[in-house]
Amino acid sequence: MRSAPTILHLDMDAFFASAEQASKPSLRGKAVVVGGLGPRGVVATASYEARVFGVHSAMPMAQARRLAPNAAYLVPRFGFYRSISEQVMGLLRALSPLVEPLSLDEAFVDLEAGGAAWDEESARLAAVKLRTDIRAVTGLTGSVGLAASKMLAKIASEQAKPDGLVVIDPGSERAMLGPMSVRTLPGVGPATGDHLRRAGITTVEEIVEAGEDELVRLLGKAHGHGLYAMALAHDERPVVAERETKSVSVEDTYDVDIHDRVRVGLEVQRLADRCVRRLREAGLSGRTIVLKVRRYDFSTLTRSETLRGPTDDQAVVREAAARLLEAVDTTGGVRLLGVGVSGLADYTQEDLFAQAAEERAEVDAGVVEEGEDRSVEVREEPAERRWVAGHDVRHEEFGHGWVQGSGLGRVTVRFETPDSGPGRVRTFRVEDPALSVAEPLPLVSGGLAGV
Ligand code: DCP
Ligand code: MG
Repeated sequence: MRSAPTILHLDMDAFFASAEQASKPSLRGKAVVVGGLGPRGVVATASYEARVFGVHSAMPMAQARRLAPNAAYLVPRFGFYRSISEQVMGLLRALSPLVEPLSLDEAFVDLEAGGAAWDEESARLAAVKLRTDIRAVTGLTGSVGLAASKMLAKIASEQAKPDGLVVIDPGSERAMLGPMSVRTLPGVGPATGDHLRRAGITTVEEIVEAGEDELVRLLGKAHGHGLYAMALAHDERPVVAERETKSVSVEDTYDVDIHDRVRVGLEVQRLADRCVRRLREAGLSGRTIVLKVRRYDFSTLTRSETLRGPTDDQAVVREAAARLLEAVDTTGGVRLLGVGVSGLADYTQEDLFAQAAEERAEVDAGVVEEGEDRSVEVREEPAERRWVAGHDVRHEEFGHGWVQGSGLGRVTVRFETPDSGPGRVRTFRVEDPALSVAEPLPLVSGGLAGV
């Protein structure tokens, strides 16, 4: 495991609800619940003000209404959240080529891969700047965890909520994890949690005390080994970019696992040479050398090293790849090796980034669908009811607003914009020709245009 807290986990605070509060000044500081409003709708998220009443994600909407009858109830606007998410992910990608989004509002970043940080102080500075930039560009707050592994970075960002930064000092992990619930560990859901509890294991330190053999006996080989390692704070999972659009890489899968260390070294050199050839053919050079190793048991590691400047020099890439290999345990054999160069630089850079942005848009669209699946039932509004609670409208005379509610042939609109004060409410007939559906406005003036 690395020795500095350079893996960053970002999680935006009450994401959908905060976006709605930023968009609607009259809701700031108020209980806001976003979710499906149909009979089987569930809560997507609730503002921190609404959580005080016990409202939380995945709760049936009817229950939320009983707990917080005076909250504002809004239907999610995924396109709007996606545009904010793209801004946030853009800021993360400026920090490192290794950004692993987990959902619209959550991602891991390997700060070392981008050269953005190499020790605790530089990591802390990068995180503070990131939080400031997110606020400036989106108007929203996000919480950040920094640690030497993904598991701990995620635990740290949870502790940092809301609107905070928590750094877990390497060395302090085990003491911190010990008293925590086993459910804190990745891969421990309700079923595994119950199973462990029946065996008398409820905390992380009880896993350690039980020992690896007992864990394997309880949970089977793969899960038992994995969980025992996590309990000892050993988490080597790499940050994996969802697509290496900003890198040139080559890899080979071997029919028979390679055991001979010398042979592994030669293969890595060969891959480095091939990678450099590709790089040159594309007229590119890059700053970050990435080595990928899949071992006999399918565990996959990526290691990276960032140089001071971009290179397309065969000897430099070979050397860096060989150095990265030194730190990888290959006993047991390897089934796949790869060498890549990222952090690309050149006159073609802009084109590449434009292309990368397009591809990202597709990927993000995929992420949204997942988010939708997670819980929210999006109703098709009947034609005469296109006034969806929370969605934006425009009135010829009164300007931009949002639907506060509708029924009995009437629609109530509050006229306000992200940079106005709280606005006034007016009621119209649902068929009023002066009223039309509108696109969301940027939360920060000029914000949607320029990341
Ligand atoms: N979401 C959803 N259904 C769920 C959980 C979440 O639709 N069951 C959506 C709404 C959230 C967003 O995903 O705003 C991000 O999920 P988080 O779990 O990060 O929750 P929040 O960002 O809302 O709150 P927190 O401050 O706890 O991160
Ligand atoms: Mg969140």
